[in-house]
Amino acid sequence: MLTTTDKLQLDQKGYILLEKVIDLNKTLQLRERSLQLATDEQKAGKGQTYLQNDTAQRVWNLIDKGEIFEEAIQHPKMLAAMEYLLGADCTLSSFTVNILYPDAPDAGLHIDYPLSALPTPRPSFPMVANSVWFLDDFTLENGATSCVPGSHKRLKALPESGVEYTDKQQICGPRGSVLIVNGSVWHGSSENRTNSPRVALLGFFCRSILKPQQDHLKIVSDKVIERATPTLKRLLGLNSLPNLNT
Ligand SMILES: O=C(O)CCC(=O)C(=O)O
Repeated sequence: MLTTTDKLQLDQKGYILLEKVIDLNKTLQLRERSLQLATDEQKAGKGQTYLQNDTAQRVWNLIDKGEIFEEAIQHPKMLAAMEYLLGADCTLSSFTVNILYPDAPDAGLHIDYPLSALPTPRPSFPMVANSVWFLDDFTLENGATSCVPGSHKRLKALPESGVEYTDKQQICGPRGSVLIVNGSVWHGSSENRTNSPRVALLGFFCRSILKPQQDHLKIVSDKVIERATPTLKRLLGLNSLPNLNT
């Protein structure tokens, strides 16, 4: 499913944009549902907002929040990219909505957990990777994700806050695209200077030997697990090797 050029770009730059891989209707439905969940969680006093003046919001555990998300996370080309980076048995670490409301500031460059907590030099192979689903057009103005090409090879360094890295690039593209980012790449959302929210899904994956960010087998309801396809079961961790308890 991935071309040789796709793989080369993932190896060299550490990220790749899969342009318009989600059809328009599905993109609109995912966006509407994401904004609804965010509003519902805010009304219920459970909204997880962050950044200055609560200008960004996450909605967690999407696998339990509608069949549309169960289906989305099995997207073949996105999964092929994850499997290339993290192995054929990679698992879902978390699946969330990330909304940047107007005036959300640049979030700063980072590498993804747990890499940021490891001693250096960090592993030279990918351990975690994110897929950023563009539910809006991503533009220079509305907070398109920034990446520093090749930074996954800087195994001893971390981005410093407040430093303007001149090799940083904003990854812009039409809605319905999915950006795949090796978690070791220096990346982050940028400022939203428009009057509209920038809505994204973040499908975050890890190697099967790592502990996922969310314990899906505890937080996803039984009915979702029962109807899950073999692929979804694997992504939720049902097929991971058990501990060798005696
Ligand atoms: O929403 C984005 O543009 C990127 C989010 C991100 O970098 C992250 O959650 O690690």
